Amino acid sequence: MKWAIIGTWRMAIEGVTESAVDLNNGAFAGDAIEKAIKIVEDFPYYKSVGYGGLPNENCQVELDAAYMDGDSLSIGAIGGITDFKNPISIVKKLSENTYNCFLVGPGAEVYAAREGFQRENMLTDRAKKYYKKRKNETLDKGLSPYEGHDTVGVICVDKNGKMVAGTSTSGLFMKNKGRVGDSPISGSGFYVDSEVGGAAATGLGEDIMKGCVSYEIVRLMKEGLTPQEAADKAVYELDSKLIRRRGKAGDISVVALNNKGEYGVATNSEGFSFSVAVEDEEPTVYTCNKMKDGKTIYEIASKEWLKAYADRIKAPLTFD
Ligand code: SD4
Repeated sequence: MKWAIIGTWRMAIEGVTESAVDLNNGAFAGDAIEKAIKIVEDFPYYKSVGYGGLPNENCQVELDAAYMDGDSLSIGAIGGITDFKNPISIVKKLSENTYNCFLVGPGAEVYAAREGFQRENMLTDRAKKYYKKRKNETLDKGLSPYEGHDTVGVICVDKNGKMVAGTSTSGLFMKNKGRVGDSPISGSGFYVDSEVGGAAATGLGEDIMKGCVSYEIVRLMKEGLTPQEAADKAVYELDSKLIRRRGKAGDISVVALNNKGEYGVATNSEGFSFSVAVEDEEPTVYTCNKMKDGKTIYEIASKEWLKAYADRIKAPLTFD
């Protein structure tokens, strides 16, 4: 069967690229997902996932993550864990449990320590600086504290047709202590069924959860829609419904993949990008336009865009 792996945002490309090599050599989808996401978690300049993730209102990095096996439908998830290095590895292990497979806060930390997962202070000096700056801005200028977020969500199908989904995030910057978003919530931040396909979401968790958008995409693919049609339809309908009923919709972006290795994406906001590799397609970053008339258009990220991105994430912080 044809293998494929797709992840939200440009930040997934290094992981997608490494896991693509493994998948080509016959790796199991779960290991490919774990490796791809670990690479994002470990990179200090990605400021919304793992090490270097932006903190909550108390300047504490609280991480959410999930792992789902598309064959057995087993799920492992954690919400609001602090001071552990690789949430994706913890949730992969948790997915082996029949009970107690979604743990939060101190309970998740006790489990991770007992299972021997590596502890680490995930708050970097750079993240602390962002916090200080944003705190001043929100206090002084009344800016919304919730701007700034990106979750890595990855879906994979391996050579045996097995599918797995994984997510990892520090959630919304300046979130309340204890706040959990969509990323560890089955059906909202992720869903996968090897008999059909999978999807993962990024954006404003509070709104993504109102539509269980990942499950909806898989349901639509089961009805016969392509991943692109399913992604566009699910995001368009949720976005329209939220605007009709509440006057506005937060950012909602999704990636989708079916068990034939076909993929699709959709976004109701500007600036979404994604990373994908397929057996017959080189690892590539694409940038998306905000959906228009229910359709999302994307193109290969230009050299200029990629350079501007690399410069931006490592740019020295000019505030203290
Ligand atoms: C959350 N959906 O915690 C996550 C944040 C995110 O792109 O994905 N941002 O609500």
